[in-house]
Amino acid sequence: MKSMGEMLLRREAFAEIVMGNTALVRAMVVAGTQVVTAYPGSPTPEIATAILSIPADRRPFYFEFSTNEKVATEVAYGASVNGHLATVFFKSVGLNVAADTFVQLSLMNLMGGLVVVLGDDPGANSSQNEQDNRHYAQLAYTPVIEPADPAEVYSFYIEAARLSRQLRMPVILRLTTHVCHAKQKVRFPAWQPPAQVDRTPRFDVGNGPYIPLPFSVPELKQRALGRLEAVRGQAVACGLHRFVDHGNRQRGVIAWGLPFLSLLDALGDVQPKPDILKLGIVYPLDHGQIAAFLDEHQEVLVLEELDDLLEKEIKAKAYDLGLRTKIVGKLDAGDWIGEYTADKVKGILHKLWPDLVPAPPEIALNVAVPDRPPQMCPGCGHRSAFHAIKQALAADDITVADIGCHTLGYLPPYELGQLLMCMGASPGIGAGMSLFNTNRRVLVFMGDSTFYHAGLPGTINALHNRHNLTMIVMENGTTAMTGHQDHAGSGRNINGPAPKLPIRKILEGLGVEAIFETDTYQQRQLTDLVRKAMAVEGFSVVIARHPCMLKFTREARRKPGFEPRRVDIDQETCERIHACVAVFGCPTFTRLPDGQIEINPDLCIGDGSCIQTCPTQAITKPAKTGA
Ligand SMILES: Cc1ncc(C[n+]2csc(CCOP(=O)(O)OP(=O)(O)O)c2C)c(N)n1
Repeated sequence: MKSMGEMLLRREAFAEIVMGNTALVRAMVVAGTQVVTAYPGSPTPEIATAILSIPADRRPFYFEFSTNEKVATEVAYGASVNGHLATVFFKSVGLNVAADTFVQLSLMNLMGGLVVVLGDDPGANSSQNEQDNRHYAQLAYTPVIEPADPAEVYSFYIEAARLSRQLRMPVILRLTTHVCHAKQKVRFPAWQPPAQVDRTPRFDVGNGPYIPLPFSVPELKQRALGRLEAVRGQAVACGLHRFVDHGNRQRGVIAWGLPFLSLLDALGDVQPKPDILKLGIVYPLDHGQIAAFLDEHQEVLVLEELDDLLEKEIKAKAYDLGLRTKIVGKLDAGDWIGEYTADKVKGILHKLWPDLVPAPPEIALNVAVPDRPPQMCPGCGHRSAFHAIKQALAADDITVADIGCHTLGYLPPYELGQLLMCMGASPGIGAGMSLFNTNRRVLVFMGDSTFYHAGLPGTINALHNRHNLTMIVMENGTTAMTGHQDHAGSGRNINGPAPKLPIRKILEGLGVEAIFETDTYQQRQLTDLVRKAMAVEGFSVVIARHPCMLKFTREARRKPGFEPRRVDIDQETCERIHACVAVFGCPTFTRLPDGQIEINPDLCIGDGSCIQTCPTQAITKPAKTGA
């Protein structure tokens, strides 16, 4: 089998089983995309994995991870007005960060085109909410194209790029977790790379205005609205909508995205099957086709995941046209939360049409499945940090978590982090908590990637407004939680070596006077420094540093001569105090029924950070396992 990189550049037609995220990259190549920017976040990181599988010197487009989603959108915008087809991708909540720029895009002439790929997350599989980003599309007069499977991810991106270039407007390709991660055999057509790639910079101020001064806004908005109408007008010709004719003029369903696939699954061999109008462009809606579908059926279900945007619009249109079709949906099914999986859709169909779809069988899981709570990896520097920091805190100190692997510090046994919001929010929230707070000290956590992403403004605010709080920067040298992407402190970017912007230097440059710093494996020293920092009147920072051990160990394993190590327990010395399990909480340790502690050799990486946590020194030095 050829490598993924070679597959993505193949010239002849081929069929391959690929993820939605991989199919997207083939589409970027074929559509002639020239600039791709991103900030990592589930469900999109495998897009970057696929891009990086193409060797840098053969990659047909420029790619970068930008500092955050707003910057990524701005880089893509700049490239687009310069004439290059650009794409930006990020996760659902990334659009909140990008929003200030994103909402302006439709006012501009995007000469090269710009596709905004959104990884929405119904079900909040890996997000702090399950926001429906179609609301933003309406707010920003931006069309939304929504594929259901990897084959459609490929063809819909190509259509999104075409529309965007033709109309010089942003187009959203809205993916959801299932669509990103689903695998399917996709038939990819042949691709002929252009004999000469045209990278001529074409910025011309005459294509503007690119300065949305108040007096020009109405005109620019008018143009944006006109472009939306142009998309509406092309909706049928684009060929992205499909009519699945079951010859049933009694009942019909309007569906798209994952709910469409779930519908096919849920219907199984139900007869008579409802007709289905499968949409591809979900904003703006093609009213003509929808009105005809409504008119042809006595009852139509709008099968809509998350919010009822289309249902409302379709009902309003039916009212305007005086159609008598009964339209059912969210208000009848009452299902507003989570992914529309096949089981869920079966339940909805049964609730609305019990004569057609039988009640889904109750699934009684009698199998005892062990709990798998999320946890930090063996050897994680964050664990040592939490263990040490906890010793320095009083019971009523307030601790504010931030987003990243270190969020897991809120779990037992550490229980550090009583509030959490979104990336970079901790110093701001901590500042608010510290106001009028004379007897409870405030400590906030922040990851290093987050510091660059959205942490700086809150940090500057804490300093500028003299807030009384301590910030712990959990510096592990990478964006760990989303798969080890580099950041501005890594000394590397996706394309090679890059200037390193040390957090300490930035803090010093800002004028933070109380900065303390240590490796988190120096647990006693870290406890000491946190005590000192919290005694400071005003804003203080402790940089708690240790490389991400998952990344470190993976890299070490690839080196020749690598020998695995693990710690051992001297059962004679062990007094069954169990601090290693109950206080330090490394998953490597198991307490056996007789009180002995066992080490799981598959988990232990022999880092030895646990040794100092044992009151009787029963944990012995890492030994080479010879395994
Ligand atoms: C606005 C936004 N963008 C992206 C994400 C996805 N995300 C969750 S954790 C995280 C990485 C945090 O990295 P860092 O701050 O270095 O902490 P670490 O995981 O390394 O401990 C990212 C990018 C998110 N939750 N919100």
